[in-house]
Amino acid sequence: MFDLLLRQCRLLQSDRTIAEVDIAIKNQVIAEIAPTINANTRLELDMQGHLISPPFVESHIHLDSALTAGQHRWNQSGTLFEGIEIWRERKQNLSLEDVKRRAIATLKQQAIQGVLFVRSHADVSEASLTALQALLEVREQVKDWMTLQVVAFPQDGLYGSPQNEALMEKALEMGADCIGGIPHYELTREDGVKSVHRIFELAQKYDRLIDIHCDEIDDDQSRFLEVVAACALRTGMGARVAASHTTAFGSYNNAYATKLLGFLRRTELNFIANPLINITLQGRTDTYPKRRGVTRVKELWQQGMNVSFGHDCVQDPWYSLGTGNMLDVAFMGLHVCQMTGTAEIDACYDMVTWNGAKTLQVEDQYGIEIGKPANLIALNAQDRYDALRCRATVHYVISQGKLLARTEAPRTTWHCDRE
Ligand code: 17E
Ligand code: FE2
Repeated sequence: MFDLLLRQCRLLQSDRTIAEVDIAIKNQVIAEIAPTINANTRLELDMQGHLISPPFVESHIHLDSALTAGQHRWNQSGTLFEGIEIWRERKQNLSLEDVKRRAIATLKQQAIQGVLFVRSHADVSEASLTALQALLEVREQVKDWMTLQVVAFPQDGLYGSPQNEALMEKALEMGADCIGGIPHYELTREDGVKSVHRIFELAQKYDRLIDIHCDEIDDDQSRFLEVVAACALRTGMGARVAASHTTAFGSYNNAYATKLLGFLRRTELNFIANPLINITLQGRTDTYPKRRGVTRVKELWQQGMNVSFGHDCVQDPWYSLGTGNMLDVAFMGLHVCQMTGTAEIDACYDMVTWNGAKTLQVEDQYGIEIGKPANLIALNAQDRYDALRCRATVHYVISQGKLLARTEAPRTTWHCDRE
């Protein structure tokens, strides 16, 4: 007796081929996949040939600031730095309830659209650590339907204020999953280098993952990615480390970038680009030609590096738009990074699914295979290309074997007599 039987699935398998199958779920796990399954089941759903995919992975978002756009003022310049100033004011009146309410509302919005794995940054350069405490409580509260990782992120710099380093260590003791950083925003280049070394030390001491906001600036002299790469090589931790944003990489001269790519290939580092926000935040000091301010996604991908796309923000001081939809993110990434070849389009889909799972190190729980937790989504699409082109509706979200959300397709009727 199965708990749930999904009929008529167009299954996007782990090898990226498509199979027309039924999928049976029992005890929250994928129990059987076969062309036709005949068995008793508690609930049967007809997937009507929709594309069945592993869920979306949001590898980079700030849930602590989500849904605060316009509080107390709008980011009129659109720069990273005005965003940081506004957040510095807003974070003076955080409460656990305030952060938890906005984080859970955002997570629900994401889950409805097929996101079941999220990595969120929590600002820990704020003395009460309210944002971190709130997101740790949310991580526990949503764990039956959403896997949430929390990064202890020192928005104002690990050495920006005398207490920030101790706050970081406290955050790790409280249970943050990852340690973050922001070397390009430390007071000096030397502090930036020192911060990266300290992050690796702390990650080893507390056995945590690393996710550093790295070189999120158009300055072609911002070169902390090479420091991250060197630390990754020397510690052997590369696969457990993510370099987020790395937008300056898009501004480096090709001679330096080529050398750096060679080093990076030896590291197993993960890269996270955030195309919706990077295309709006960066390039603000340029006149024309105006840079895209996005990292070298295509080149990293061509070199076999793991690259994922994140949303970064949903309605906050840095980005006032956003709904949490990962197909919007991949669609923008495809355009900005000119990923228009057939394999490149498919890769953009992978950057919001499998590649994100690799970055979050949740691959053992990820993918639609017998014995794995039953996390999957049904998209109104034929394949990855179609899903991206149409930014397909996610009709069903199945989380840990249970139906979590269902969305009907919008219905249009045609009212003109002529063809
Ligand atoms: N903080 C930061 O340093 N960079 C960002 N992109 C966001 C917050 C959203
Ligand atoms: Fe970010």
